[in-house]
Amino acid sequence: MPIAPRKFRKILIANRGEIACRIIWACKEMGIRTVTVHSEADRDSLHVRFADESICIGPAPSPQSYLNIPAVISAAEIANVDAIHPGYGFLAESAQFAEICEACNIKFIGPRSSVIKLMGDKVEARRAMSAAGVPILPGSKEPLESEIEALQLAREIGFPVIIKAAAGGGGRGMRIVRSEAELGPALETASNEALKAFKNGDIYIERYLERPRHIEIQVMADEFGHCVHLGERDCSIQRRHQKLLEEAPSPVMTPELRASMGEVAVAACKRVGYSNAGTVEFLLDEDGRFYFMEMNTRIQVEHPVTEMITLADIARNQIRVAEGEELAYEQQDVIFAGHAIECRINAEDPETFAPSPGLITAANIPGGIGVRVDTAIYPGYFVPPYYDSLIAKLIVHARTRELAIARMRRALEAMVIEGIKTTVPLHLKIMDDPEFQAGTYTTKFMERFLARANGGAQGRKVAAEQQAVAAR
Ligand code: MV4
Repeated sequence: MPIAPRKFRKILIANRGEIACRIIWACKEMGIRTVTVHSEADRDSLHVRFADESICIGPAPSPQSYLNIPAVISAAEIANVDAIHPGYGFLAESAQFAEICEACNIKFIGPRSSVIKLMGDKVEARRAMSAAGVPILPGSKEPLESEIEALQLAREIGFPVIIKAAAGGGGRGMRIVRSEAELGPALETASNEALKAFKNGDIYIERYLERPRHIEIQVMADEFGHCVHLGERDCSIQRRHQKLLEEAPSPVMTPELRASMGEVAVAACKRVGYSNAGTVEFLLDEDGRFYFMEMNTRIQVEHPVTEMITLADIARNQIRVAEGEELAYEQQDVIFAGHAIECRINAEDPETFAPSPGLITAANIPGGIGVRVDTAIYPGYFVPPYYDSLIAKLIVHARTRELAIARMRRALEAMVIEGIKTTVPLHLKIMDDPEFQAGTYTTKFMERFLARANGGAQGRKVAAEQQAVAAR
């Protein structure tokens, strides 16, 4: 049978590290040529080595290279690519970058720039989601205008409340407010922080949930209005709003709750004209009620756990729908099989979380049944100090959660990275943690876990405080 020619002959990958490699592998499997861009610090990186072409776009600091829009667009023009895959981070959620790609007739592999812009404004996103029938927490309908208004809203909502940055996301510039007296100063600092971090001081307020789980729905949409969900990921295990470990399915999920969260996420995506891969983040409370938090308009770090349990190839799907193909499957075709866990391996001290860049003198990458490693490291690779500390993702898949935990433990033991410190030992401890094993954890897990692990007077003090809070 003749194979229909691909619409994309050549794609530029505007990223580095493991995700750039993940996208290269997808392109190779599709017969698409790859162009990568790299900084001066990344000449010896695998995303350079495995691409068909690579173009140096600037010095090591990312504002001058991976975030430098004119440099990336120039590389795309010189290499004459059909499309740009932004990966995650860097320019992935820059509506401006997507808009420039659109203007230059280079396909941006993601949703339309107007949709990126909508979801980038968390107040607008809340309004759009609510209008589409997605439950949201009680709170602002507009950015806050005054302290009086904030106080009025907080009284209606009831304390505790949380102040968030409209341009924020990922937890930056948030303030929890537990009483009227704290409100004024919190508004001030939150707005100043937001202005500094995002050049936009707009803030909003919503009811604060004390012990939610972070559950996100993976969606995939084509440019013909078809949209399916690929189930959830539980990302409650975070430290300072950085995810450490993700799993699918969530240990607390039921088929009914999955269907209802999935249906709501899909309806919302259809309503806003969403296309390509996306993630709708929810907070799930103790009573099983869920509320929209934000939408990520990119492929995510943790996409492999979804790929493992559904057999979907999210990177490939992204490229297909960006080519203007229809989604190759419907909701009823999506399968869920077994359990997957991902541990993020960071070049960090496992106790202090201080970055640990440097030369990898030796490495053993685990393998065997049910084990996947997404990484761009190799023995002799120098981990540069300029970028995110994620150096590998260790993903396991097994029939049950219990078997997946056992598989993760044995794979972690085989993951040997010498010369730098990594979070491998931390993950081994998490695998042995009774609260993790029970699957009953919330977004407060890491605080409690670190307090238990630290032991000693400080650890007992924190643990006792947590117990007191939990008992309320
Ligand atoms: C919340 C919340 C409780 N209530 N919003 C943190 C990341 C950012 N996307 C929003 N975050 C939260 N928003 C309300 N109304 C609790 C968090 C939160 C959190 C969420 C997910 C995973 C870990 C977390 C750790 C602390 C706080």
